[in-house]
Amino acid sequence: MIESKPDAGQLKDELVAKYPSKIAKKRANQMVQNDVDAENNVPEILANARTTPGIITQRGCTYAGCKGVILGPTRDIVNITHGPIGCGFYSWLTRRNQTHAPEGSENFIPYSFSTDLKDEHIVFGGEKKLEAAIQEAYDLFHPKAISVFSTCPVGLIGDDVHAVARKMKEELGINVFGFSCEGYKGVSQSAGHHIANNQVFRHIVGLDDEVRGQKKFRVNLLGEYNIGGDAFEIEELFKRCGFELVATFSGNSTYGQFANAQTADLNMVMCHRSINYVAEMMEKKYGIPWIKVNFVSATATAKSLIKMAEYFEDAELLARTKAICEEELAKVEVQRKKYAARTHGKSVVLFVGGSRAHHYQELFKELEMKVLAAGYEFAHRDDYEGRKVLPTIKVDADSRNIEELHVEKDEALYRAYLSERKERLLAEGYTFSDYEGMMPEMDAESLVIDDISSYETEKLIELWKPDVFCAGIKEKFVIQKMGIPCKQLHNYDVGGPYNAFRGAVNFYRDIDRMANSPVWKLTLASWQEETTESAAPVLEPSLA
Ligand code: CFM
Repeated sequence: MIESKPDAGQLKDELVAKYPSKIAKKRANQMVQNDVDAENNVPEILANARTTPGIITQRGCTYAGCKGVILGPTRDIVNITHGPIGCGFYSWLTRRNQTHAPEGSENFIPYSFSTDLKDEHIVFGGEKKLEAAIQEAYDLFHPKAISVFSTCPVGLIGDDVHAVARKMKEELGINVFGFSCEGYKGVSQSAGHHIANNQVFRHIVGLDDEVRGQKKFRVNLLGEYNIGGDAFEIEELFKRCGFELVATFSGNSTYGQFANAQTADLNMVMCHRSINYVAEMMEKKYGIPWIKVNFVSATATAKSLIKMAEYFEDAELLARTKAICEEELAKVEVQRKKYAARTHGKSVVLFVGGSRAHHYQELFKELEMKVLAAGYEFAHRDDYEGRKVLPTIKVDADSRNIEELHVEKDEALYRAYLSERKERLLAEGYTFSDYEGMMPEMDAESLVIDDISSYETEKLIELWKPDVFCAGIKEKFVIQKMGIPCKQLHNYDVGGPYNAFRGAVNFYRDIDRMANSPVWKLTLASWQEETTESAAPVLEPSLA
């Protein structure tokens, strides 16, 4: 056992030491000591690469990224999983995305729709079964739209879900569309995001041109999924400041919101990884500029709201937004001080998804905790190093497998005044399309690890012993058996909302409870000495 804690470089060596040399070399390229220079340049990291078979990854599949992540939070589309029942069942409600359906309106989120493919369909084809399922869903619910998600066997046997969707669209007179999001289609969920972005843009965005509600300050929020009620906090703030939220992709959203999204004047991108494609396509086709925002943490929320207000060049909107931020920040600060006094100096590591491992670092900064290491499951280099590296990212065969939609300017709907405003603001130093990534904001001695494995997770805990570990359900109990509290940053355990001002305070409270609970002292990890019950460690009086 190493007595003193290794530094990031030594830890990296330890993490790859047991791998065969070829795999060690690859994993080493996916781990970098964060070495930020004066120009905010960071070392290159290998990301969005295949996981080596045999290594236990945190990752999910392409179907999960498409069906669960992007379309899952929308309440009035009947989402049918075309495949064996397990895929539909295990993607049913586990993400805790919530919705507020007004009285009498449709809400299909509590349902799990599946074609329940069996052996005979794998042998003889599943298209008939899919057709029947679409008809059955239509007869029962009469929804505005039905979508179909392909699972692995569907791609392998060659069912043409798009042909079935087209046929049923014609027959039923409602929007029916499919996704070729077979689990194996890409190296992770990330491919599923891209496929979902393409189809939502192709089949829904732009179908409804009526400008409803307030004519001014119309915005879309992209990459917010209403986990644990986050969207409700953000929506309320937008209303108070005076923004008209046209569509969210896709927390607490509806089909109608997507169809009408092109009537907004600004797109805000929160989770860059999952939704940047829609933002880019909407700018090309309709001229709507996008900015990066973050509503995780009080300071990030205030910064984002003020940036939104500045875009509209309206003194009243800006003054009101600033006043609300000031008022809310003052309230949060009272709570922050109270909790930070108890969490100050504690350490944390975050390994989650494709954006939260970055965004949640802001909340830990507010708690005065130190981020020792962080990484994404499936993000790309731009999410780590910033969009400035986009031109240097090599497109490999796995990425080439995912369709790039060819989008052109819509001559009738393109709003040149939006791009003119963009040019004007750019000249004043306002930034658009500007995600800087996770690494420039992390400490120099921290370790960044892409697609961390189960083995590396255990090794990291053994050698660095962070006070809090942020990950997901697959990791949670392994970590906790090692005596370290694990906060799920995907579904928040039972907690949330954690976004915006009130959400930040909820997070402070929940992390304080975990980091300062005496219960973790009672668990001995495998590398600690075997002990009898009577020899269990005595609680420190200050913590008891
Ligand atoms: Fe974006 Fe997400 Fe995330 Fe994500 Fe996800 Fe998620 Fe996530 Mo789980 S869309 S990348 S694919 S912020 S479901 S709401 S928590 S891994 S960090």
